[in-house]
Amino acid sequence: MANLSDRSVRQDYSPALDLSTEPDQRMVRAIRPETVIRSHRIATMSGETGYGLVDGWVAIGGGRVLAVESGEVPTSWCDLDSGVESVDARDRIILPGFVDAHTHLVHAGSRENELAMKLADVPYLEILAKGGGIHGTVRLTREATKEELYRKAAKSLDVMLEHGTTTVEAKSGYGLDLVTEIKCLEVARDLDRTHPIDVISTYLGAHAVPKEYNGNTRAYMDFMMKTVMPFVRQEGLAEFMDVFCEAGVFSPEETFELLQAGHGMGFGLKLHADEIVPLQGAELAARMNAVSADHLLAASDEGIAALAEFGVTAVLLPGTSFYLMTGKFARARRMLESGVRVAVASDYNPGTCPCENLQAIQVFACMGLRMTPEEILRGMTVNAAHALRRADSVGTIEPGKKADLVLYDAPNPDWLVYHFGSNPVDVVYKSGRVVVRNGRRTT
Ligand code: IZC
Ligand code: ZN
Repeated sequence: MANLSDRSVRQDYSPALDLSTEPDQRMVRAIRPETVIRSHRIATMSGETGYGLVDGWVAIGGGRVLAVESGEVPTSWCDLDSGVESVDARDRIILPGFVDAHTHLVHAGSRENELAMKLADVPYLEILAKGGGIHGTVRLTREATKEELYRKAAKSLDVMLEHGTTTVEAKSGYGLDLVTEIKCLEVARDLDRTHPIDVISTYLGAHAVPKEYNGNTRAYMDFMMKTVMPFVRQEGLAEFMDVFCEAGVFSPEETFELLQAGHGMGFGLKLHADEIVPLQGAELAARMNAVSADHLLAASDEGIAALAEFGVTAVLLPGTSFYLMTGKFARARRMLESGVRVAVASDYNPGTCPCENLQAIQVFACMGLRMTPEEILRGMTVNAAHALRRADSVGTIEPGKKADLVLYDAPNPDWLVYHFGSNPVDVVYKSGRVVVRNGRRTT
């Protein structure tokens, strides 16, 4: 068997299947394996609970996982002339690539200038109402060129990839006008095509009422529904839409109207719900059959029950709860006990969570949300895939799924959550191709 460190990077990658569709298992069996990786701890994340640990091997080819089996690799596969690359990762654990189901990836600038206000206990919504916060980032994003936005977001994606994330949701919402919203969504689309990470776009024009519509939310909503949303759909620039349903931003009634219009145009629905002020956002998400309801710090008991009943994934963002400095976290335990599917995401954005690294979020999920390592790692893989309607292609290591695998220098999966501050990622495979080695991007 070859050693991990002396393998050459496979460059001749060409997917044998259309990776965007659900795999046909007969076709999967017909694909020639390219690589087989042996590990004592493959956390497949398959099954209803647990890690689905396998002491065995995973075979990949054509960008897909072809087999996950226990025991030693069959000798025929290790033959020198079989053409199958054999990787000894017995001192590594393997997990599916993380799926980050909530980010505000594309934006210009940063907001460290707000730290003094935060430390003086000026609330987030007050900074926003004074024209700071999101509005400050909107000003800079409108001024930025497409290339500048692309370069900054690509750098963030590199950090994500090097920390084990292979699929990312990216919201617009720092342009608000037509030109800048389209510019940001085009950047996300270009990154999806050029960067190893899969980028899934969400239109979040309803992130704030822009200054040119100040005091005229009605006119801004009409502009979004009549002009921007149809254009975004027509150009195929976003699969989902989202609304920041919050006191002083968009009311539940306005959110309902926007989501209803979006649903009619074919958007999948997401919602910033009950983050700061309780507005029955969780109930609204359930009523609208949203794919996910995100934040949920102020969700009611009825709202939580409704999420469970209607199968809406709760996307919890504990890095943001920490950064808001209110001491409040979502009631994850109640959600889990109520049968809600819980995902955990970064909320990477310049205001309330300037952090691309999902590993850093794990410690807040554990100590703040009081989720177990297993719940957190499921929340960043299989459950996060559900929050993006990608459970058929990513989030678990199973035959037919994308070969998005992360090899960690760690003794077991619990350790990943328990230990923080350093990066145990060794190798990342994205669609079967090595894109990170020794924790650094290779291509
Ligand atoms: O830039 O403040 N909550 N949107 C809703 C954000 C945080 C991002 C920001
Ligand atoms: Zn957000």
